[in-house]
Amino acid sequence: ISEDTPPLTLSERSLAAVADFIKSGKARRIVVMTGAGISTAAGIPDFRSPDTGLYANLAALNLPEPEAVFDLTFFCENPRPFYALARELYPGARYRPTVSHVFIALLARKGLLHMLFTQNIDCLERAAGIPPDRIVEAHGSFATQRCIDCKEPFEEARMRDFVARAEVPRCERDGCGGLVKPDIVFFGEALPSAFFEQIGKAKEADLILVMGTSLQVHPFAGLPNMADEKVPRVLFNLEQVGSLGTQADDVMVLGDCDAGVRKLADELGWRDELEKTWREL
Ligand code: CNA
Repeated sequence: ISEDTPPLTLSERSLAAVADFIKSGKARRIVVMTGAGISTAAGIPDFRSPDTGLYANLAALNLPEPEAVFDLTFFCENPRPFYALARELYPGARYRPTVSHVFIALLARKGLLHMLFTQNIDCLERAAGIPPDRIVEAHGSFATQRCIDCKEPFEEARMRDFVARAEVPRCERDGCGGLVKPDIVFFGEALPSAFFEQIGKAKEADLILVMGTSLQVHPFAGLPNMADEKVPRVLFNLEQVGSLGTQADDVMVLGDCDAGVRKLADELGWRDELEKTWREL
C-alpha cells in the first residue's frame, strides 16, 4: 500500500494508533493468529527460518524433502524422522511461554480476546493461562495420541517415555501393533472440527493480530483475509507474509514479536502487568 493512502479505521498506521483503537473500546473482539515464530524465544525452532529452522536442520534424517516429516504416507513407511523431531517439540517443563503468549493471555484476562487461532503444537498457549475455550489448535497438538489403524488412544505417560527415547510407539491393543501418532495434523489430513466450527470468529473480528507465522499452510493462511477490509490488522513477524501490508489499516511491525508486543504494551500502559505476569508464570 502506498504511504499516502489514508487508513479507513485507524487514525494512522502505527502501534500508537492501534493502542488508541483498543483503549477507545472499539476493539472488543480481537482475533489473534499465531505460528511457530511466537515460540522461538522459548527455544523451540520454527520450520522455515533459514539456518535455525527445523527444515534447515533435517538433513541428517535423510528425508526426500523436509515436509515429509509431517506427511502421513511417509510416516507409515518411516516414522523414525518424526519421532526424532517429536523429541525436540514435545511439550513439558523444558519450555516456558514467551512474552507474546502472555500478551494474548492478558487480552483474554481483559475480556478482549475473541479467539486465538494457533498453528502451534507445543501447548504453550494453555501454559500461559489463555482459557482453553478461547484457543483453536488448528493443527492439533501433542496433548493426545492414537493408533493410526484402529484409532485406539495411547496412554500419555507411556507416550512421553517413547518420545524421550525417540522411539516409535506401537498400538498395544491385542493383535493390532499399528503405529501410534500424536493428534497433530499431518499434510493430507483434515483439520480438527473445532477449526471449522470456530472459523466464523475470524469474520467477526474488529482487530486482527497476526504473530510469528509464514502463512504458508492452508487453510489457516486464509484466516487474516476473512474479516471486512476496514478491520485493522497488525503483523508482528520477522518478515512480511501473506496479504499483510496490502490493506489501508495494516500495521507492519517487522522484527522480533516479543519486542513488538512489548511496544504495544507500552502504548497501552500494560507493560508492567505484562512483565510481572510473564516473570511470575
Ligand atoms: P514457519 O513456517 O516456520 O514460519 C515461522 C514464521 O515466524 C516465519 O515467518 C519467521 O520469519 C517468523 N519468526 C521466527 N521467529 C520469530 C520471532 N522471534 N519474532 C517474529 N517472527 C518470527 O511456521 P508456521 O507456524 O507459519 O508454519 C506452520 C507449521 C509450523 C504449523 O503446522 C506448526 O505445527 C509448525 N510448527 C510448530 C512449532 C511449535 O509448535 N512451536 C514449531 C515448529 C513448527
